[in-house]
Amino acid sequence: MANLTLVIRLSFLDDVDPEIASAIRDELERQRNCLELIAAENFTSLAVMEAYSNVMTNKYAEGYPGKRYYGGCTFMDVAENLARDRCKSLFGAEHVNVQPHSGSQANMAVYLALLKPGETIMGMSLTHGGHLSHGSPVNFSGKMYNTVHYGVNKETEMLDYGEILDVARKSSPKLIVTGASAYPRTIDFKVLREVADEVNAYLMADIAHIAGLVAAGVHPSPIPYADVVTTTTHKTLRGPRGGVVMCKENLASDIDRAVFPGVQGGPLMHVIAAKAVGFKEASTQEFKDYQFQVVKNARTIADSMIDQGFSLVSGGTDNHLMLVKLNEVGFSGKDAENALERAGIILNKNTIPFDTTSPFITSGIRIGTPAVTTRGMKEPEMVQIAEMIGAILQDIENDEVIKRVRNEVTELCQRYPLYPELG
Ligand code: DSN
Repeated sequence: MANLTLVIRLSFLDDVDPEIASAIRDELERQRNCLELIAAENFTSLAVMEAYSNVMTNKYAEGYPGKRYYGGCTFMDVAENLARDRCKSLFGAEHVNVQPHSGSQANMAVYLALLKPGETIMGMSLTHGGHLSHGSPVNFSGKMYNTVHYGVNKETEMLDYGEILDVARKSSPKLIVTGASAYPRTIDFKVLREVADEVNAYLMADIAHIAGLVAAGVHPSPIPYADVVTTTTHKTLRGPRGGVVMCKENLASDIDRAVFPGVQGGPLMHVIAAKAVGFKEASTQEFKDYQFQVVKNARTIADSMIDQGFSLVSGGTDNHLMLVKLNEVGFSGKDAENALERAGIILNKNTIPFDTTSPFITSGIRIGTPAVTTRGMKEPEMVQIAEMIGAILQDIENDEVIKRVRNEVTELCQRYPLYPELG
């Protein structure tokens, strides 16, 4: 049935827009034949994709279930209620808003709900692993609000909660944002709650990267401690692309009003339907087992990189990602990303703490295991992947090595086929 659906859908596209049909087929082949190690990416189920791509995209449903600004929303309410209820139960949240189109829009809505323009947000510095929307000067968050940043400790390259408390005491933020896009260690949300209480600030946890780990109990949950929790739904959580806000009941109406009509108009109902499917899948034992394997796989790659003589930020990983430091090897993260891509290994250059290069160059690469784990790969394949990465990084201009690794990558991808149901 899944096969038929895709063939029919592309057969319409083949008639109407063969260029896009061809790009989709090429992208499927690329995903199948490359090793996807971008820590923020994953492969959704075909059920999620079906829910994402159908008549739900035709419908306007501004408002919330039972209180819409358009007629004909009966089945929109069914989908949105399922998404909200499943997300609430998955994370144990008091209130959930599933309408944000993305993680950034979820964060924007929280700031709109809790702060006035010019008030102070304290977030993790982008170059230490934070996110653009946590107060970067180039982002709306840094332009509309006063922002102060904390980073990692120079020695340990981990969060130093004493330093965070110092920054909080000096800056008296209205909101402390915790969460990261490139931090390989466990975050202590309980201590951050204590910091927030001491300076009388709200605490927001952006768990976009670790949401799947949190849902599975592989990383501690911020839900008991944070006033608001935001996430994307497509990273470790393995749903469709999108965002979510979870909060305590006392903030529910402020958050809902901030999402709509505050920062968004009509919700993307096909995405919300797909989020509901993703949350259902994430409540299974199979998903929990998957998340445990994601973490085991990351530790295996980290150990192997260290055995091969590479340095990792903070010396290792507790979660789904790690950062390899390249500041002593004589080439940049950009060079490494390009050489690895030629071998079919896809990851991203990433700044490392105290990096002196630009985000376009960088002194590090970020490696993540969510997508290769979805393909079914386990520890032996992680050792193989780490050794392939190591072989290229030890000699990044050697075309023979790149060619040999490209063949090995193709063979490994064939052993763990992606979307075999699609033919
Ligand atoms: N772009 C995402 C990442 O790569 O981590 C964060 O939004």
